[in-house]
Amino acid sequence: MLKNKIRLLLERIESQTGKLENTRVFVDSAPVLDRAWAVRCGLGFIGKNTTLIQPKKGSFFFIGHLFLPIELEETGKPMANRCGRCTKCIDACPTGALEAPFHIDARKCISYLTIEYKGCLEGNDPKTFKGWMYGCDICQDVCPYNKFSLPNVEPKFQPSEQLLAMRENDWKNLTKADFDVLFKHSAMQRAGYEGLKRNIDFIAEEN
Ligand code: B12
Repeated sequence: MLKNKIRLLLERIESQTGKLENTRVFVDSAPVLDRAWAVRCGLGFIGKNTTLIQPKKGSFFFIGHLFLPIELEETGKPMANRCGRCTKCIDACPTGALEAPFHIDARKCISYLTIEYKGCLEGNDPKTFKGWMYGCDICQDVCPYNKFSLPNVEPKFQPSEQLLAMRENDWKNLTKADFDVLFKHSAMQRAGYEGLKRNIDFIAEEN
């Protein structure tokens, strides 16, 4: 979806330059140092929670890239960190994954454990997952810069009515067929039905 938006930008550029060879579009889909390049482009600074923060917009966005075979004028300057003495993200991380400012141990991060990790979650304390069954935004939710972030208005990103109608019991009884309908074109496919079911069963152990 986001890639399509970047492709539109490419079309606009090509309307000026003519067709360009060797262009590439990425959104979290290639081994590119997303945050480092974004800082270098002046888009924001890396916060103590390790996300890229735009001072007036917060951190709830994805970073996309458009590689072009043409040299562009630099438009922004790298921004120095603006977290000051704030440690809200570190204090709030329920699994202690943010071990120090700018330092995350992904193995303890709920986002990693619920999306990327394929093994068994036993050995973690379900209470520390705070009900998160796919990904985690706690270190962003508590960030003062996210007071400025606005909900997105992109129609394609809005949750479906079926998703909004889901209640705790529906999640506990989720079937593969439900999963396929709810997340047909979603990034949730990354965890897959088995992964999501594992997470739901795991956090249910808390009760
Ligand atoms: C692995 C990964 C994770 C791991 C580890 C996260 C981490 N903080 O390291 C896990 C699974 C835990 C994770 C979780 C999340 N992730 Co993630 N993740 C990635 C991914 C795929 C790779 C990051 C990485 O390891 N890069 C390799 C290392 C070596 O690079 P690095 O961390 O930037 O650090 C090096 C560079 O900065 C370099 N460097 C320093 N200065 C310079 C200057 C230059 C010029 C260069 C070239 C390099 C350089 O030195 C550093 C040390 O080696 C990126 C996408 C991407 N391609 O970047 C998304 C990404 C970081 N994730 C993202 C998101 C949204 C999340 C979650 C919020 C998802 C969620 N809701 O659950 C959480 C947030 C958790 C958190 N606090 O970070 C977004 C962040 C958006 C933002 N505003 O910052 C990204 C950028 C994806 C995207 N394209 O939008 N993620």
